[in-house]
Amino acid sequence: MQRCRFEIPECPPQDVRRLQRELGVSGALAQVLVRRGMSDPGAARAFLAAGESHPPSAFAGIQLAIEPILRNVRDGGLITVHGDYDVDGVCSTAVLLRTLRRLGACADSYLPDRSADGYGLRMHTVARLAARGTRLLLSADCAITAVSEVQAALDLGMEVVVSDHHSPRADGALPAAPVVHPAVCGYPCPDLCATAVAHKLAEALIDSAEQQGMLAAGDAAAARAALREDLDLVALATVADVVSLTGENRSLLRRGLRALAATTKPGLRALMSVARLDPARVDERSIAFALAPRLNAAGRLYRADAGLELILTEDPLRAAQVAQELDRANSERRQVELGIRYEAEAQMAALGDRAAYVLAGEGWHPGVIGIVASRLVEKSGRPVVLLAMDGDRGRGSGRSIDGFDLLGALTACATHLADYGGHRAAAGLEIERRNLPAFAEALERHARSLLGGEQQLPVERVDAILDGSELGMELAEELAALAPFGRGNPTVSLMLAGASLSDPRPMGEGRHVRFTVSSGGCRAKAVAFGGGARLPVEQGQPAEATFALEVNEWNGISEPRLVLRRAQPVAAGAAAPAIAAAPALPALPGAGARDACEPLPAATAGRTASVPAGLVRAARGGPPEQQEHEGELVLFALP
Ligand SMILES: [Mn+2]
Repeated sequence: MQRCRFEIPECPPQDVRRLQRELGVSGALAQVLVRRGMSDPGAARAFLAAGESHPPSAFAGIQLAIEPILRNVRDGGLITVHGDYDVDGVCSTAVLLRTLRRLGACADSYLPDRSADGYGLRMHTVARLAARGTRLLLSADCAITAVSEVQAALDLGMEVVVSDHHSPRADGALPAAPVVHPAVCGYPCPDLCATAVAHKLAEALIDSAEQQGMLAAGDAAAARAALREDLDLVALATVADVVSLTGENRSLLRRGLRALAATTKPGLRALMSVARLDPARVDERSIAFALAPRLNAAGRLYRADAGLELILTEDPLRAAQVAQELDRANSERRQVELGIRYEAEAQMAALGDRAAYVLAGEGWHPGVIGIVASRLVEKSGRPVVLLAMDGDRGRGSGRSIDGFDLLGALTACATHLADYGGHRAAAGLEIERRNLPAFAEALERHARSLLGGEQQLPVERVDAILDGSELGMELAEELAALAPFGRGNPTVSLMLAGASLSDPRPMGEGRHVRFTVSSGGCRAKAVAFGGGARLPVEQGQPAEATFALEVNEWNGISEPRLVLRRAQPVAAGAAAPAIAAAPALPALPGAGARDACEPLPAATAGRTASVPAGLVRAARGGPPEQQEHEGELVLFALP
């Protein structure tokens, strides 16, 4: 149990009033916009409209990629799309394959196997593809760093086009081939996922094919319509790859979610069916918590190409079979994850308080340890490295906290490692068994020197400070205009002024709790997921608390619902958060019956007994910006 630090950015009242006036939004939404850096009405309006879009020609040099692809389409040369085993890799492969086949290309695909091949384009794959007759190798979601592998492909007589979005090599060397890459090619939205890059490339291919007379006007129109349907795949990958949901990604995801709700792909409909999702209600959370984990599960444990087969199949019966296979693999992945987690938590408890944890186990599944490491970081507030030991070596996966550079830490301990790579927040490593104790000690020493013995407090960024009277259906619906939420655009955190919590009632066999929150003379129903049956702050004691306000649909009824994000007793001597930053707000029209709030009866007795600081996280909502890369987003099970 640990406290958090509330961070409340500046929010000049005149900026809030100007947005209210010019955009006709509530003071609460205006506060959120101002605190997120959109004080300018034009910027705020553009963000809410989510209409940013750029043409494929905004990739500098994309014509260099089009030419060899269309030439091979015309000549019947075999084009192999080389993708990746995660959701983005599978979806980008599917977008390119579907378009190439519609253009009449002779095209197939290759997805690397997580354990046999590892990530990316490998030398042995290049040799195998050359031997089996690939004329053009088109990468999707990989190969921007595969400088020597691309050279090998060229030396073997293949042509190569690279489409990717990963960071290029530190030395700046690029493959000697046409590249379609948002950051490398100066595209205005450098954060596109690989599937969005593939979608832009597909659009350019169709346009050029029509201009060159390879597609009749009617066929080109049909190809464009089909490509618009493939925005469902862009939505899946944009969420699964945890790219920033700003700029064009925001509009791609909004349009993609609509395409997903209406998808005619038998595989995606079957997947929604096994996940018990209503297609009409699919949103970014359904992707993060239900669809992406299933699409990834087979690649983690068994075969990488089940997800691709699912997306491409036109046969509803086969779609249902593969969807079941993925669902079973996902359940198994959860069990495997739970087993590793129990063992790792026991080791953690035995080690006591540490600046960083290195935990190792026999037979741990290398495809799953990264997810477990993420969860242990959340639990401990410390960097965690998990090592799956096998024989005299181990493969590891580490996750970090804000403000601790994990890649830098591994570099500092590199003498004990056989191999390592990654970035600040997540990294992979390999180690020889005999070096394990020395590595654990070196990492602990390094982390302690940087982090000190003090626990790092997690930060909760507050978007708006309200009193209870402002909560209601209107506000819940208005805040939905900020969706879709995810990295770069987290769910809205509302702090209630002068809050106190009361009337706890256990839910879900004591895993969750329902309660009443009182603020500003009003009280509202609220729920806290995943923190047990007890309130994090004793009844009636003044609390600092933040909530998400959602529209909850249940039994055909829509209701506003407060979901607790963080709550802790007001620190001794601390002033209550000033609500003065928020100007007087216009009354919400049509509130009343549908309001989350009802008037508070007189006299709520305040008690002041001290209670250990508590931390509760929303069951489905931990701050999405903390969601994990590697396509793995199941921080919490769906209720
Ligand atoms: Mn990717």
